This record gives sequence, C-alpha cells and structure tokens, in this order.
Amino acid sequence: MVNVIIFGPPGSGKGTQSEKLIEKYNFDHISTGDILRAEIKAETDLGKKASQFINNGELVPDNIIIEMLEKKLNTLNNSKGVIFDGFPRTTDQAAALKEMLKKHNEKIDIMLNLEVENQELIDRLLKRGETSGRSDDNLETIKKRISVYESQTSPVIDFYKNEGCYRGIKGVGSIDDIFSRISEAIDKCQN
Ligand code: B4P
Repeated sequence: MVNVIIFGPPGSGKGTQSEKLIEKYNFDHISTGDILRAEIKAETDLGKKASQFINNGELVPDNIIIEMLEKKLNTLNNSKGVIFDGFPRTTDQAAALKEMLKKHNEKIDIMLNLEVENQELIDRLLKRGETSGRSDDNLETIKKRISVYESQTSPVIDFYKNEGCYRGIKGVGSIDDIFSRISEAIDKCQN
C-alpha cells in the first residue's frame, strides 16, 4: 500500500493532479475539500459549521477535520494506496494522521508539494471562479486563503521534511508535465 499526500497552496493543482493519479494508479482518494463541499450541499450540521469558515477563506477547525478524516479512512478496505488531497493542512492534522495510520501499521510514503507562485495561484482561482460557483473563489477570499496557507499550512512542509518523505514538485507548466514529475516520484518510492 502506498500513502501519498498531495500538498500545496490553494489553486496549486491538488485536485487536478489527484484525478489523474486515481486514473493511473487506482488509489483511493480522500479530499477534505470535496467532503466538506458535499456536506455543505447536503446541508448537514457539519456542512453548516464548515461553510462559515470556507466562505471566509479560513481553515475548518482541526477537531472537525480530524474526526471526519478518521471516519473516511475507516471505510477503506484492501486499498492499493491512498491519496490525501488537501489534508493535512496544519501540523496538528499531520500529527493526528501519523497516529491514525500507525493504528493500521501504515505510514505516509511520500509528501508531494506542488510549488506555485502566488500570482499564478490568484490567476488560476479567479479563472476557476468564473465557472465554479465556489463561494471561496473571489479575490478577497483567495488572498485570505493564501495568507492562511502561509501562516498555518506551510509549517506542514517541515513536519514531512523531518519524517524524510518530502518531495518538492514544480507545479507550473502543462498539467501533463506536472503529472509526469509526480508519477516519477511515486514510481521511485514504490520500488
Ligand atoms: P480544497 O478543496 O482543498 O481546494 P483548493 O486548495 O482550492 O484547490 P486545489 O489545489 O485542489 O486546486 P485545483 O486542482 O482545483 O479546499 C477548499 C477549502 O476547504 C479550504 O480553503 C478550507 O477552508 C477547507 N479545507 C479543506 N481541507 C481542509 C483541511 N484539511 N483543514 C481545514 N480546512 C480545510 O486547481 C485550481 C485551478 O487551477 C483549477 O481551475 C485548475 O483547472 C487550474 N489548474 C490546475 N493545474 C493547472 C496548471 N498546471 N496550469 C494552469 N491551471 C491549472
């Protein structure tokens, strides 16, 4: 089993690259952003709580996310591998993930950090906002999300550098070229 984290600032292409990874490797995919958006759409209590944070460009509190993630992880059976997309986003989430995986005798094999400049992130998300209908794809919220990434999420990089499984990936260029870089890194860690 291979456990992969796809990491990066908002708009760096985590969701885009995850789709290609699922197709190529048949891994299970856990996207905390997708789960939260589904909860919001279904108007659940969790969705109602989460939407306030998401609309403001803030992170949903760790306790909510960790419980949600653990539930999802426990539904997986005979997995070939798992892609963690958009999780962990804080060092507390990273520490909780380590403990959860330990219970299943598993660990993170590789953490892929998609590196993209801020202006490119803003351009991509504004473009997505033209059609996505997402409440967080507007300039004010995008700027907030990037600043939250810098203060609360980027320390996760050092967590995985210390774990010895960090890999920086140039996240600009064509989607296929970025995917080749990612696949190469995963294939190396599988062998
Ligand atoms: P997410 O759903 O994780 O989304 P994201 O960071 O906006 O986007 P991603 O990086 O996946 O970008 P994409 O591939 O779509 O999070 C949303 C919110 O949920 C967070 O702000 C937070 O509030 C909450 N949340 C989620 N997880 C949480 C957690 N663990 N803890 C707390 N809160 C959490 O790419 C963006 C755009 O760029 C697309 O339009 C795409 O087509 C385009 N694109 C991709 N690659 C490109 C390329 N190479 N060139 C040009 N354009 C490209």
